[in-house]
Amino acid sequence: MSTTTDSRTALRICPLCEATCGLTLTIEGTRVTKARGDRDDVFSKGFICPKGASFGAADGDPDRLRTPLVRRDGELREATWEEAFDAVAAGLRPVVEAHGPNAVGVVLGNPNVHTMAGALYPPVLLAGLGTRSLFTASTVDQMPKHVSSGLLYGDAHAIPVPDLDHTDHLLLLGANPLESNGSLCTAPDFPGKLKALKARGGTLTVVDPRLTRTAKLADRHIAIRPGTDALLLAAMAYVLFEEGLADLGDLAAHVEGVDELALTLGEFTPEATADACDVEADTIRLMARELAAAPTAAVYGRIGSCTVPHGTLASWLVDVLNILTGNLDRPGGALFPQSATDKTPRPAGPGRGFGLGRWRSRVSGHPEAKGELPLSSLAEEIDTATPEGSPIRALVTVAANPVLSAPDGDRLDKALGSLDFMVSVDPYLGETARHAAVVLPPPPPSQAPHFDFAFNAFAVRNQVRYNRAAVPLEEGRMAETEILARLTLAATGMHGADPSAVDDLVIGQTLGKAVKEAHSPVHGRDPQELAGLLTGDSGPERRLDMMLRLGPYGDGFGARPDGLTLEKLLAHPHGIDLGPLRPRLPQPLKTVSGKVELLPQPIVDDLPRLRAALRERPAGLVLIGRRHLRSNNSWLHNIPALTGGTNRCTLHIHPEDADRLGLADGDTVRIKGAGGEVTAPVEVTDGVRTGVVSLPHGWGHDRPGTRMSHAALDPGVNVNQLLDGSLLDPLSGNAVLNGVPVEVSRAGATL
Ligand SMILES: Nc1nc2c(c(=O)[nH]1)N[C@H]1C(S)=C(S)[C@@H](COP(=O)(O)OP(=O)(O)OC[C@H]3O[C@@H](n4cnc5c(=O)[nH]c(N)nc54)[C@H](O)[C@@H]3O)O[C@H]1N2
Ligand SMILES: Nc1nc2c(c(=O)[nH]1)N[C@H]1C(S)=C(S)[C@@H](COP(=O)(O)OP(=O)(O)OC[C@H]3O[C@@H](n4cnc5c(=O)[nH]c(N)nc54)[C@H](O)[C@@H]3O)O[C@H]1N2
Ligand code: SF4
Ligand SMILES: [Mo]
Repeated sequence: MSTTTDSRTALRICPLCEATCGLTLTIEGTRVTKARGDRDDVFSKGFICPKGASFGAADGDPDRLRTPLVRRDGELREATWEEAFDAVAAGLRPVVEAHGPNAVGVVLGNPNVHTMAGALYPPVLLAGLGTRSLFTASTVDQMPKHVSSGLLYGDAHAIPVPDLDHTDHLLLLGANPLESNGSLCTAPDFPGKLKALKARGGTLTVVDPRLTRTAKLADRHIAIRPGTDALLLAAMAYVLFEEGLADLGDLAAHVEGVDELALTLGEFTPEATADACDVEADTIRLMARELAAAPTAAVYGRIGSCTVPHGTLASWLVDVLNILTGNLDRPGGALFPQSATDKTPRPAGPGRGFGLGRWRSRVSGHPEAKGELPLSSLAEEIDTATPEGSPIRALVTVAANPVLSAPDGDRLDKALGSLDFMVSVDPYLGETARHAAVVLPPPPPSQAPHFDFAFNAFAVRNQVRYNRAAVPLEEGRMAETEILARLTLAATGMHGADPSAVDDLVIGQTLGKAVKEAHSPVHGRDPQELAGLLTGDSGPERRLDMMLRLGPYGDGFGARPDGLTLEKLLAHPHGIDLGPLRPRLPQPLKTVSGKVELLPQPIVDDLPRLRAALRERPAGLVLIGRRHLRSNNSWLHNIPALTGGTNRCTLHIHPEDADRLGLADGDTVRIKGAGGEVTAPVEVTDGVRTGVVSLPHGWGHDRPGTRMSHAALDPGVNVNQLLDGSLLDPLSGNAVLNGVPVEVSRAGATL
């Protein structure tokens, strides 16, 4: 931090997307007046995008709530923190006591992976509540990848990341990092890294029904029919076997099931899949050969390959191709990062494997995945009675806006209105939080410390960075860590206890376990003595210190004196580089066999559905989504600097389809899906392939009772209203958000 007379600077990692760029903030008083890329940041090296440059505007948005709100006489009114937590305890405990813990639902939204509080406290809340009614943004996003990793590697969090800086060939499916800046692949300046790949002679293939900015960079763009990536990838795997191109190299020793896989893929010839994917058989063969021939290559799939009917199979096949070409776990391929707060690596060997469907949802019997039920089933779990148990009667939402982000917002909206009690931790009174009886607003990001517990584990380079709050907490504000600690206490019958009790509990449990583990650097030591060694100015900082010291680079509480501690990290404000991704197998494997299990039974059981898809063709138009560079899901439409321009809620349609329907640019169209109908202006563009229309998500800011004044001026429509929540990837419970049948017709005159 540096200071001049009237302004100073402070470092802050940007929380607005997964790239985690280091920013240098200019601060005047308590206001962030400017954000630049931090050139000395060990990871992002000065990169910044328009969203990061608007950090100050987002941080200082006057519509952010400043005090808790408590509903009295039907109206949300400003209240003290004490009144708010009293109301939470009084609202939640009777529901638990009368109807059991499953009657309390918990919804965790996307920004939880961008805050320290979201990483550190929800697990304690869930363990304390003991509820199985957990719903998160993962089931409208990446759950298929967790499930495929769970099945392949025995660990749902062991997700290989493409080695962007070193690969010779990148096959990218259903991702548009030039606008999203990347996902499950934390890489500041993703665009620059793709350009560097090309500059060093590498090749980029992009599979996307739209001609995205990323696709425009590609050597080859495959405008696939939505929802058919699993077929394309299966056919590529088929070609690798058929043409003798499968070569696992050193990986072979760690993989079982290769021969069985070869036998299973028999029907997925390029000729049989070409029509369904709308990709020529020769092209599929060429793609397989290119992948095999590249000195190193990485296959990477994201939203467009996950949020589809065969999301788990597509996610699995992405890794299958990396494995069959020997590219898993080798530089230039796809590797497992090793984050500084990963658990102490245990010695390689068999593990417990990954359980799927250990329980089922009450109404539709959806299997749990990773302890979660599908977000698509939240409304029915509230509004539908069954003999099996109580519906959800009380809800805790943290950083979640499922009314816009999940299928059928209107039904969920109604269901939320029928709850006995709801508490939302959210800085805005948005479409979901407006139903809460209590709203607990966290401070703006400048007033919060930052550590990327989630994204360091998906980063293209191992590194670690930590920022203390750039601006001190304003009077009347409460840190989000404290809000969640107090919420946990109020929800679990310990209302009023000191919030540090939550951190002490976690520290005691973690250290108590570590000293019993033979592979731990603190094996045999006294947990209380270790707890006494922790530094940090708060409970969350002490927990961070503990995790760093027990982690793979840690000082092991003195066992490795040069190792990482919070103190050492604080002495490196621009971060510490921990080197490129390195091969790690077999250590990360936790399968029962101790090997990569290439053809797990749940996958075998799901393959007949994919075989049936060989014969499926959509009868009419199908809908897909898109992201805009200056947006972030449902909550940045309130920032004037980030709206307008291309960031608009319009329906993209190909000129041929527009002609057929008699549509011109700017016409208003009615779009009809299984869950409802919306109207939007059309943009006629060859940026989307024929047979496909595209509408972005996160819009629909016209509900009463919200306080997002700028967003309400140009509300857009909720694309997810076109869905009825019944379309899921069965293995993961992930919502199908792309490739959904819709009808489009002219609604009115040209605007
Ligand atoms: N059709 C369609 N739907 C989609 C998608 C799609 O591609 N197409 N994408 C899906 C994906 S990938 C995701 S991740 C989900 C996201 O959906 P959600 O998880 O619902 O996330 P957001 O829409 O980002 O809303 C986040 C909420 O958190 C609040 N918030 C912001 N910052 C903070 C903070 O620091 N603390 C707290 N406590 N709250 C905060 C915001 O005000 C907002 O209310 O949407 C999904 N929905
Ligand atoms: N600017 C901005 N950045 C963001 C976000 C944001 O809302 N705005 N959201 C953040 C979040 S929560 C996430 S999860 C990430 C997501 O990061 P990405 O996965 O890169 O997200 P998208 O830009 O939605 O890219 C998905 C692409 O899949 C294509 N697609 C649709 N259906 C199919 C299909 O069936 N097959 C194939 N191959 N492609 C298909 C779409 O046309 C689209 O271009 O972005 C993060 N970053
Ligand atoms: S790329 Fe993402 S992390 Fe980097 S400045 Fe932009 S929004 Fe922030
Ligand atoms: Mo996401």
